[in-house]
Amino acid sequence: KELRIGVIGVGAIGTEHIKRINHKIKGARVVGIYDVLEEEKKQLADEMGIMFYGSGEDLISSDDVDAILITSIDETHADYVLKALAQEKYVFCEKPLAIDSQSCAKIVEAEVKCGRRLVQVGFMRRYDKGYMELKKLIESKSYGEVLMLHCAHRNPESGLHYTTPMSIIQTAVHEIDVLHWLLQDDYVSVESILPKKQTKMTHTNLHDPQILVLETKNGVVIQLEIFVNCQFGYDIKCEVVCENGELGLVDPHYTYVKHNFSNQTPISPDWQTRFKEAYDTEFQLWVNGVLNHKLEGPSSWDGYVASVITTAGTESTNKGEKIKVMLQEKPSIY
Ligand code: ISE
Repeated sequence: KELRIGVIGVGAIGTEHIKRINHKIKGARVVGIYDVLEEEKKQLADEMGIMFYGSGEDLISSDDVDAILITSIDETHADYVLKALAQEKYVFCEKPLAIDSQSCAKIVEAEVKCGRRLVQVGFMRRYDKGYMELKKLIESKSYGEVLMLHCAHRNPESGLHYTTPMSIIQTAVHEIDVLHWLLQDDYVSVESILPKKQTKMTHTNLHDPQILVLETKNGVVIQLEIFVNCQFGYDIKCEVVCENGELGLVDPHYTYVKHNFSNQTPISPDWQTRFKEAYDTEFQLWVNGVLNHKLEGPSSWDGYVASVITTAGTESTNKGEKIKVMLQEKPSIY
């Protein structure tokens, strides 16, 4: 049986995922969409020969839709996920699951009431070959214990809509999720640092760059730079310093150019390119999981854990001090 997917929010990532599902992923197809830009996206639905629903709620409750993909703006995620859970439907929600930890806790509670996992969160980095290999290298213990991490999340540019808290809630959230999975360790504190020196490429509502310092239960310290107007490319760094070695990610590319006494290697231009394969793997495994009624990808609980840190990180930005974090007890369905 083919999984019939309804998509809420057809912006940049929604459009990418629709193409991905319809052209690459086996066992699923997009049957309907909803977007606030009704006129424009209705036309798109017509061109694709699929339904345009009058609202996200109509799409969620439609008998023609088996599973929901939420790629609308971050502020709307939690509400749609709760509505999908109320119908006991499978739902894939792009990160972040919600913009604050309270909303994520509500989702966890609603899913626990359903008695089984129905939600997957779009933390696709867990499917990136680089991060998967790093995890194996760490777990081999061949380089001793992990001592500290130096990471960077850089975007070439961000628009005027992008504001200071988004660097944590929308951007650093990827590292916040993938790094505790990588280390199999929990966070105990987070501190947000806003360097006085900022890039001229920013605007009044965005402090850029920013730094987050995270501490884990095992005592590992992670320094994470978030720089969303770095100009030169989409640059993801993850350096794991161990007792007897350093492990790190390389930007995936297949060629270099030696010319005029220089050696040039390309840098990924954007997240779509950098994590293309990870997104493909993520979606295929999600579809398989839904069809087999066994979800194994990042859960609401993972969304909740990340949101506890992003919420505390934002509090740290506002208060200018380090914030200790505590998680609620993990329910047995996770
Ligand atoms: C965006 O939403 C993403 O998910 C990208 O991976 C990230 O690099 C970017 O900063 C976010 O805005």
